[in-house]
Amino acid sequence: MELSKLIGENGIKLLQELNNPYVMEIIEKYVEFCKPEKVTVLDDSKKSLEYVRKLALENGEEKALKTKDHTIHFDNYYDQARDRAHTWILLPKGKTISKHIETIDYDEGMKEATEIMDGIMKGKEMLIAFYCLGPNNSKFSILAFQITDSATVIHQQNLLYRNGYEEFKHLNGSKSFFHVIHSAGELNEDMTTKNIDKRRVYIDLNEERVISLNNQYGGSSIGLKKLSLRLSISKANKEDWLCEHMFITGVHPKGKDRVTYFTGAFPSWCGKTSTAMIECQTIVGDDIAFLRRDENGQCVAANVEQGIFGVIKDVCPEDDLVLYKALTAPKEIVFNNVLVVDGGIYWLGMGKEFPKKGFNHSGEWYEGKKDKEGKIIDVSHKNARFTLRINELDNADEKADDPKGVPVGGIIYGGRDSDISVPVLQSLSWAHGVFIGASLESESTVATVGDEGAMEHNPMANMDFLVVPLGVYIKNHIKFGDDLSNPPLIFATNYFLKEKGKFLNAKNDKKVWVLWMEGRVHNGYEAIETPVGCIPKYHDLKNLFKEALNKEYTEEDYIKQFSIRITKLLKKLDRIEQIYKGGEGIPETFHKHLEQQKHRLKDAMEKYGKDVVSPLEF
Ligand code: SPV
Ligand code: MN
Repeated sequence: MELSKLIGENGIKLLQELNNPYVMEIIEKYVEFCKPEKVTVLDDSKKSLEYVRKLALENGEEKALKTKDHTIHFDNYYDQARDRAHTWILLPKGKTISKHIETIDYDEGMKEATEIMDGIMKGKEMLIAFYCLGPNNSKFSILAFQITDSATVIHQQNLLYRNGYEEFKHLNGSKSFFHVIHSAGELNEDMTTKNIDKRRVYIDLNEERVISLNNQYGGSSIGLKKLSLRLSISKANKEDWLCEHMFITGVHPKGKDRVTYFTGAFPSWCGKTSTAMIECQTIVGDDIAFLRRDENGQCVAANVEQGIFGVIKDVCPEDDLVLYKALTAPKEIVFNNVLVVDGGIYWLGMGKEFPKKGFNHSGEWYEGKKDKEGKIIDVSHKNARFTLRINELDNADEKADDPKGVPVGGIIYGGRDSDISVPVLQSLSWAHGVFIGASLESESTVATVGDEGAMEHNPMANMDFLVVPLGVYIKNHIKFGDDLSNPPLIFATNYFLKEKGKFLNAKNDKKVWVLWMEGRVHNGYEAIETPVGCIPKYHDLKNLFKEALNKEYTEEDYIKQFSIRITKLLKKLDRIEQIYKGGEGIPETFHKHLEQQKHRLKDAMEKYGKDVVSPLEF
């Protein structure tokens, strides 16, 4: 059916006022493919925001909870995370990007996408919403619009992103915008996606478009998030800036009248959100950052988003008071895949006793319930999430929406291992820091499948989203820093050192590491140079532990945590060398840093005549 018959007068008017033939063309095309019953165009008005909130409740994608403005949404039991295996970059026949990046022949992929899309929105309402990645009207801004048949996707997207309808008008008819087409597909009675076997994500870098079908999980359906991230990474690498899978926070050391901004990249389960939420900090963003050079050659960062789509597991009053309070107070929040009992909610690790039955991502739930594979179903999914606006948090940073971004003092790469890396170190230079980021590893925490301890390599925690060869990505990183007048310091953290199965650090120790890093940015502390980077001095940590946590930090603790474990570090380098050998344009500088680090470690082994060297010996 023709667009004009489905869209209503107001919708036509909103589209016409954009004065953009490309937007019009795209919408007409997908209306023809998807065959919705109705088309609704949304602008930046309160009315549009309210319309979508209400629609998600009316159509059953969300249900109201007991606390005011809290709602719950469920994804299909088998649709609880991004589907790496069915996500492809569309490329002309015979072309590839890298052995690490899944691609599909353009014609073949589009043929399949078109078949799946045919009539996929029958009987449904198509929503069209406009956004701005990065702060509005800034040099960071990238405009994007999404077509979807899911009201909860737009509702959550409205919490997570700045609206951009008005800004689209300023494009003056140009084609410089991203667009995402999404459909949850046919739904089950409980409003979850039915045809999970036809779940697909196709990424088209040329047209700056993503098509995402038969899914609801936020990481796959919220187009501005990880789908647009691929498009932004492609753009950044062409235009000489960085698009990173990083949080941005302001560190406020007590008694000092200053704030120092840090960005941080951590693979899943390496402490990203808890690092962003430490209580001496204010939050700018928790997931994706654009980094640029400003007119003075300074590195500035802006949050691509304005909200948080956060993991709720383990958010409890002891460890994350700010977040726990935010999640239990009345404000607009969409909870995904937690347990609901009488309008109240429960999640793993919240520090409360659980009811024996309720409703969760598996439907009616009772203690001991098993899935088709015979696996016990937990109270809530391990990847259950909440969606809220950052400005609803007590620790929102005052510059969170600043069009100039925030100046970056330091960058943190957070890995996870139980017996290799020290809790915190500073790189020897920008390029050495890039080498550290590109060597990021996280130890698997999946105990059940018997592979605990397996290391997953995840450069800059951005591997899932890379759409350019690793060599190009790393080269751009090095160049970006080289062109800065005063590059941020680069640090690495590891919160997960263990001895005899017990963690060597408490969860809140990361506050001390962060304060030390902040001090380093202002030349506040001396450091000890080791073969792998600069580490803190005992006395500085002892004082910081006392001041920040009122804890005694013994020299014995320090030696255990900050010893340089040479053989284990050399083994890590071997793993990294294996991954990076064999071309893909990995820059010489990277190989040079790898070789130098190896030599420094071997020299230390010889000099000190041992495998594990105490920090006091350097
Ligand atoms: C992540 O996995 O890094 C997330 C959640 O932030 S998702 O949106 O699924 O990517
Ligand atoms: Mn993420």
